[in-house]
Amino acid sequence: MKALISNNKRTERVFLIGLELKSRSAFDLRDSMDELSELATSAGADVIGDGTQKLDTPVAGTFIGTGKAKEFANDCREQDVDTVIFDDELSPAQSRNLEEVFGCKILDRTSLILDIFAQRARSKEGKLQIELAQLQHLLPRLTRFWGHLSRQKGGIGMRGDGETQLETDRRRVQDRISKILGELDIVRRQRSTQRNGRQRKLWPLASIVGYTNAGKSTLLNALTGASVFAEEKMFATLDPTTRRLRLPTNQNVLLTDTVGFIRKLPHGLVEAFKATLEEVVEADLLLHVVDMSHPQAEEQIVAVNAVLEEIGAAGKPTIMVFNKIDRFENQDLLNKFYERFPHAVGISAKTGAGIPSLLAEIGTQLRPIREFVELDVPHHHSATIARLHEVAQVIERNYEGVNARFKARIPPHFHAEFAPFIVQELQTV
Ligand SMILES: Nc1nc2c(ncn2[C@@H]2O[C@H](COP(=O)(O)OP(=O)(O)OP(=O)(O)O)[C@@H](O)[C@H]2O)c(=O)[nH]1
Ligand SMILES: [Mg+2]
Repeated sequence: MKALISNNKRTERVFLIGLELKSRSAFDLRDSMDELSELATSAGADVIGDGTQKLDTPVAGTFIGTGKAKEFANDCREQDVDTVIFDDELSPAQSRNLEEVFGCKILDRTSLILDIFAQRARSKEGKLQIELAQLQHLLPRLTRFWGHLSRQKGGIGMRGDGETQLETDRRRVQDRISKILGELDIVRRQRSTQRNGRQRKLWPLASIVGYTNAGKSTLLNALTGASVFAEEKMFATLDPTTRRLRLPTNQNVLLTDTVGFIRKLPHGLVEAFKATLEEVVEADLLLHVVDMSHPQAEEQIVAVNAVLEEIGAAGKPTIMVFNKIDRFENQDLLNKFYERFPHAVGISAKTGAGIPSLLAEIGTQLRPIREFVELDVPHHHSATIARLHEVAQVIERNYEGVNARFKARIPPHFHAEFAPFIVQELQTV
């Protein structure tokens, strides 16, 4: 499916609408609206203005009050607005009713995020996943307005009109969904074969997670010399990239950079990206990157933790990485954060400040998952000795006796292979 917003020839003019509910303070609403504006800009749109309304609960039919809706609709017509974007997810009926009042395209936060993902997806799997999430979101919202749109764009071709057309539209969307599911299955099987390759078994896996724009890709680049695309836009990264990182202790780690998280991340999207996020679920260690220079750093930590919970990756060993300290001057506040997260490391992925401390912390965190043992290997078992140096971290070696002696940290899944030579378990320090 094509991106919803970027298709137009001129820059799409959008108007944003949010509700200040009883359960939500004006301050929360302002943050959320600012973020919505950032999202719209990231999608390539031109934000013309925004409006909010204070209500106890959303109005069933039109989300905001009908009077207010008409008032906004007039403003929008005057300002030649193409699209109105609501800060919360609209029900299919609400979208339809609002379309009638405004006479233009209505999107909600979810479809906006989906649109950005659609523009950014590069890999086959990424593209399929996002199309699936978009279609699943669109299906119940498919109106004549949409049918009309897709025909204009030469999308889903239509015969007839009215309800018949809509039915055909729906059936086609459903057919496409089934087809994508089949294709995704094939792509995923291929990927899991690659992932279970040699390296994955050999080395522990650390995943970089964090709010969108926190600096995850910049960190991967800084640590591994990779050249992953990093930029000011939200959701610059969609497809996971994995690189090997060799720690100063000579230990190898596989480091994965992946898609950023956001508040109110559409549930369908999390579902669709679950396979991509498997790296996070399987990781031995998480690096949770936080943009300390962002006024909502705290809320972003909470949002990231909520997504980790949702994908089943909560409770993993985690290093909090306080990034962008080059832009952050409030040392008192930083110290407060350190108090709450004792193993946190402050860094600047941009200038490289703090990177050595981060590497040391990664080494420390990964150490307990390897057993520290003493081995006694006859000299003629040269293959075993070579293998030990390949997969373990050898701390001490002594070739002088009848047998060669080693002190080494061994990943748990190699225990069986070296068990015949292990003479004692050593205390991990
Ligand atoms: N000042 C400063 N800017 C940084 C730092 N780290 C990253 N940035 C900037 O922050 C922006 C986002 O960085 P990315 O690395 O793309 O962030 P990300 O977390 O990968 O973002 P998504 O992939 O979009 O979720 C870029 O403009 C970076 O140059 C830092 O330590 N200091
Ligand atoms: Mg990125």
